[in-house]
Amino acid sequence: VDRTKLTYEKREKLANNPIAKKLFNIMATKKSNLCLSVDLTSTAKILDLLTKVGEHICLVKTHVDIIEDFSESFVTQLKQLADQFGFLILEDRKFADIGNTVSLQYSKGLYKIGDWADCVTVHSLPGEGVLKAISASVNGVSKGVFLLAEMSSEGNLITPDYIEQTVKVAAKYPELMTGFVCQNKKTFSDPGLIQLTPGVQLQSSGDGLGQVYNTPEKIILENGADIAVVGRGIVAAKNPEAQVVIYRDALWKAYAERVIN
Ligand code: BMP
Repeated sequence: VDRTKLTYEKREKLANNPIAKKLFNIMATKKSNLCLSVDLTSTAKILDLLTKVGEHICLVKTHVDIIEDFSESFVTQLKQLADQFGFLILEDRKFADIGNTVSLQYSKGLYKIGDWADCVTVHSLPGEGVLKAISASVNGVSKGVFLLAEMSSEGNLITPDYIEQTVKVAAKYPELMTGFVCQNKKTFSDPGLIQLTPGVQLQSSGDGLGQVYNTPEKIILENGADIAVVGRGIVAAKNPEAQVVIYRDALWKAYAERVIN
């Protein structure tokens, strides 16, 4: 079967990882397959934006290491907004070290990512120790991983063999795997996993620093994305509240066109 033809409701039942199940459920309930990448450097700006757009997104993606005034109180407020609006939190840390270091980076330091992020991004480059370092639950709370199988940036060094090995290693960790960060429908076939695809914008085709953008229609209908990641298309818009609705509607329409009910 072609996973991209199945509804999010059907795929919720096929997911092993509790975060993937939750995400499929949120997507179907809120009718949103939009992940907002809040790449802002002040906590006030992040919280303010999420208060305005939270109702339209299924997932928020953070880069905590770009925030200049990070605090525990920020995490508390972020989690409150996630509860209030019903979205999950993905910290885009892109872990890429030996297992022991990743385990420390995940649970210690200033950010204590494992305490608050529902899921994190991980590079497969170091080998499967990086996946062993991230536990499927922290203090009884389920966690998930989006493994990077492909990148959106120009000239990235990922090869077809790297992609194939990445998908193979992920299959050994069904409890932990929420999905893949990737660009193509053929990258994986498991309908219980989520394809998260960045590099989405309506206004532009690139950013001068290697980012490559596609339209919502292309990434959902042709490239097989389940959730689209939009950053500057919304965050840097004159009116983010209006833009978020435009992206949400375009992405949902493309999904509705794609599935067989
Ligand atoms: P923007 O839509 O503003 O280009 O932001 C894209 C976001 O997705 C950034 O936070 C970037 O780190 C992330 N990202 C990406 O662009 N390409 C990838 O292949 C993987 C990513 O995580």
